[in-house]
Amino acid sequence: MAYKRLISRRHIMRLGLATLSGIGVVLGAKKIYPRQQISSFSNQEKNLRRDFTVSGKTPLRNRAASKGLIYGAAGNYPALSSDEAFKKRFAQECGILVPENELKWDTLRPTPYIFDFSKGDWLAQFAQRNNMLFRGHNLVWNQFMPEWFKEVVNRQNAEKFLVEHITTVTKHYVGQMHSWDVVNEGIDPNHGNPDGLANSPWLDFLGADYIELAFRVAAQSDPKALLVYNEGGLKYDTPEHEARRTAVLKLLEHLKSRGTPIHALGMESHILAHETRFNPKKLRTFLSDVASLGLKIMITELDVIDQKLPADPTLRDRIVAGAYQDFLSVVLDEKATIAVLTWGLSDRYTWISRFNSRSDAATVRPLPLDSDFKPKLGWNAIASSFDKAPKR
Ligand code: 9MR
Repeated sequence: MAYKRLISRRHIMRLGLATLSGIGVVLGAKKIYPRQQISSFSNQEKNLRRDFTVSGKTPLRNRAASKGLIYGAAGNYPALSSDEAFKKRFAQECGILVPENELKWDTLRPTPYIFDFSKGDWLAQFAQRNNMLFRGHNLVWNQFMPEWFKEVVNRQNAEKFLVEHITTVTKHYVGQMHSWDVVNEGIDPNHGNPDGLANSPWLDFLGADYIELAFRVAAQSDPKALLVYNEGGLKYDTPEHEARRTAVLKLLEHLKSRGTPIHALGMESHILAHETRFNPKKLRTFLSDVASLGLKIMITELDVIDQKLPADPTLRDRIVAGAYQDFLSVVLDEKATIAVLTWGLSDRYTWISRFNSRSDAATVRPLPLDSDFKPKLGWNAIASSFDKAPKR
């Protein structure tokens, strides 16, 4: 069932103008490295000159907190339960923990009838013992479902499964969650569905209203948690990201207009270090549009993918740090942005080594701490972005 179009003409015009200025930025950038070494990113000269100095070693969680912001990271059970040094560094730097995988359907539900909360509970306790907030990821997604799902769930029982899942999981953690990603990655204009909705068993079985239903059920069982719609692919000045921004705004406007209990947009923010089509103005406008709906913004899965950068780690770190700074200066300028979470804390434990490894097999360096838990320039970039951010 498609819902009404609510995006204003003014909004579309603003997006169009921003596109033109974005092209100017990219074309105007100078390349100072030989083309064969660095082929496609535009900001290297600026990055080499940039100053990433920060004063002191105050952890990121405290720097963020002094601006009324929350900083934290995704952590997983295998890493945090087995690595004492990592655990210690995690608790020092992070004011919020989100389980990377432990609360997803495929981990929580080995069979249709069993919920296994053991790993999620361990992480919840770890957060509590270290005075960290805890957040849930995620209740509804179209991917990484358990094997049994396809065999068992159908049009007749889908609503029962959705409602039961959300109710059971949110009640289990009631009072412990800062926020929940209620629906994850529900938009994908490439799939060709009305309103840009992503292919999903939930869309097939329940129609577009599955999203609203999910929020209403979550609010009933955990009325205090911040309820978040989480989405990726919103940052760049590309037709694909533009289509997503438009579709996400439309979805958020629709949900708000129906009085749905939704409180924030989660922007994943997996940055590609080599991508040139970053348009600060356009991103800033999108953030204002989200904020004007009365929603908060959480940066939920920030990291900088260095897969296509040159091999030299010093240069790579500098470019990665520049990408962190460019992005954070825009998103933290918007006062509706309340939190920044990186998707991992140390290069020792990152999904990027599995999903976006380098052709030269060098260790990937996307996160604030290196594999030995030492701060890299990316840490400085995040720290200085918090230091410069306006107070909430
Ligand atoms: O980092 C996560 C990786 O360990 C998992 O194998 C994968 C599938 O569950 O999910 C990764 O996290 C994703 C997150 O849940 C949603 N947004 C994209 C993240 C990176 O792929």
